[in-house]
Amino acid sequence: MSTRNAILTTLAALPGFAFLPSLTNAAEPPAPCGAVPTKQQVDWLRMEWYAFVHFGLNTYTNREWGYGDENPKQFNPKNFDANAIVSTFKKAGMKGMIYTAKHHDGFCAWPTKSTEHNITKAAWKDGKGDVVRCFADACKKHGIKFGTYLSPWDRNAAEYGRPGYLDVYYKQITELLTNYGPVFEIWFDGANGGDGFYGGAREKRNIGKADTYYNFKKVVEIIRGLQPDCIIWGAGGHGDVTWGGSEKGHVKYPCWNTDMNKTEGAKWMSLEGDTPINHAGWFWHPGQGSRVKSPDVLMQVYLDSVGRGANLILNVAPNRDGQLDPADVKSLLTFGENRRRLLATDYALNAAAKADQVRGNDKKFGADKVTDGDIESYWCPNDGTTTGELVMTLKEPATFDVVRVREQIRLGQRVKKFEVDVEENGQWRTIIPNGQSVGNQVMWKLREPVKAGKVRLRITESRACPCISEFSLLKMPKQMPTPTITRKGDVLNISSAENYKVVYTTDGSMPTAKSSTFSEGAKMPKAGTVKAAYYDPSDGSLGPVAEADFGLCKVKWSGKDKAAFDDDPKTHWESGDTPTVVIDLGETQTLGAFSYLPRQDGKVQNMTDRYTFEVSVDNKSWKKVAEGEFSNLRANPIELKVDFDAPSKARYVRFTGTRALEGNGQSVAEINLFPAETAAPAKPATKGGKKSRGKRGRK
Ligand code: FUL
Repeated sequence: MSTRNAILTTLAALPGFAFLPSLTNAAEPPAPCGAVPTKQQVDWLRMEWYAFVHFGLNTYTNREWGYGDENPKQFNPKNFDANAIVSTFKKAGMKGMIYTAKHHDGFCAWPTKSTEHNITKAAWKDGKGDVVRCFADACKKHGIKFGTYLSPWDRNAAEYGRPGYLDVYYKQITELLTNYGPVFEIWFDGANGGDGFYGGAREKRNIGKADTYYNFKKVVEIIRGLQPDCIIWGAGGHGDVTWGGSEKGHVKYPCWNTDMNKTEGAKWMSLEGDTPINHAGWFWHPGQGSRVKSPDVLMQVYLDSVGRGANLILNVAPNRDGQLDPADVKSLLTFGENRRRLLATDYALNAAAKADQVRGNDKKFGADKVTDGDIESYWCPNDGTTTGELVMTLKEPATFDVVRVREQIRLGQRVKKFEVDVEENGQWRTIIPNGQSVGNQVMWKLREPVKAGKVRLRITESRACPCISEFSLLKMPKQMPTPTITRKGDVLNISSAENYKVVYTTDGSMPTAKSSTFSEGAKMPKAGTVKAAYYDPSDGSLGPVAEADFGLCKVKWSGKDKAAFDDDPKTHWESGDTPTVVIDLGETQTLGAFSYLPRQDGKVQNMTDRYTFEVSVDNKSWKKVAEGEFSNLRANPIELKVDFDAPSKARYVRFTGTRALEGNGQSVAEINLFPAETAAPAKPATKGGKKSRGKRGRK
């Protein structure tokens, strides 16, 4: 008997040690491999998804980034009910929410002592309200976690860019982490510097290296001192979680939480995919009901974030009344229900499992640990073995289309490659030939459902002996897809899908099984809303409704810069010497709004982010009807709609790019115009601000 086993035998004889496993084969757990997550990071990963709530002055000004000179009085959500919002999140299955206590415009939605630019100056509750308190209390009441977002960039603060701002900023962190109970995550956005109000200076401030200016090391120390369990997003890499890499919510696959080539000195860094539920942006915007992402799209986002080992933060923004948009809620709850159904039945649960090798032949590391439904127990082979085969025999053959594998991440992220096979007529057929990272979990959606009674997981490469905690077989619930609606000229196109009919309306009403069936060549010659859904004649079910809010039809439009109004988002106009696009509408119209779609080819060179918009009836005298900034395009290059102050008659329109994110040119993928009667009533989009460029680093 080894010395270790001799000690164990002695211990086992003592009272209280009866739990020790069969001593003949008591194997030690493997040593951790590379970086391991903290307990807080593991707990956080178990949450999977939660809400982001962008709600502040931008909600009232129809902007994505405020300049910093907005009047706080405007904030007046008369029917704000944090409990209603939080209970919707809870109902969807979300495990928490993060509120933008301060966005880049500097308005603090709690009665802070750090700046005057705060909620005490709002019309809401005569300045006696506190949005942070309302959300924190509602989260507590409904049993989900509360987190907060505090923008480091502050376009209102006079001292921003100088050492004086840091006191303000640290004070804000301290208030938020002292006065509102436990905060599960704090978010430090990476957008920095650039122009702003800055106490009236209206200039550009350059902060140099964000990490140095904000002293994120110190920020982390402050937070850890106040709330050691709080997960820190960003903070120049000193925190616990980093950006997923796009504002589409996806993270890249393979997804590594650590430098896989380092076994020493590496740090575990979790990933979070972030995205708004509505194409209109992070804040609520008038008329956004037609732009909500459909439940099947949200499921894909979930698979591409949570299903790759990251977490998902999904933004759902309250409107000016302080309530969630009904279209957002509908999609959120439908997706939430689909997710619940996806996870409800694991066809591999309690399946018999056999492995080619078990660590020290100890049952504690046996193959059945991957089907026992316990995320902490795990199968593991001996040290030095970096491959492995596990065969699961299901109680009865099952049909599934999602395979989920999880590692025991407390011992590090190890698996580099894996494959999955099913047994069909006594032969193995590979259904996942190219699995790579696993980590907290990988959810692999198969193209087609598979029916099998025996399934095999093969780990073909691992950094050290693999430690697999769970292997599950799931079935995606029936999710009817959502059609895509486009228009070219006056010809409408609604995408088709096998086995379904397309029903649609053009009068704003919801389509039903009895609505018109779409057939090719249908026309939509006016501005207005088209709503469409797939209809399944086999069971009479109707899928989610897609909406498209079309502007004026462009068939009569002319001008030399066609690519800016050719109804093709893939093409774009790029300026030569003149930064303007002039369009002749062919007839005089009364306009209420325009929209701008930035170039969609993934480049930011010459991407216009400041503009003026003018109208004319004779192509000689021009009237400026809007000017301002298109914010956040680098991270989220979406179509942005700008409502005019008053209806404007125009036969000609002129769009001028006055600043670009990079480069000296300008560009436009598409301009749309909306008649006054269909434009949503809204405040003017943006005004003021000097010509200078905001700089936005990687988050
Ligand atoms: C970005 C910000 O600039 C957006 O406004 C939004 O807050 C998003 C979550 O992060 O970087």
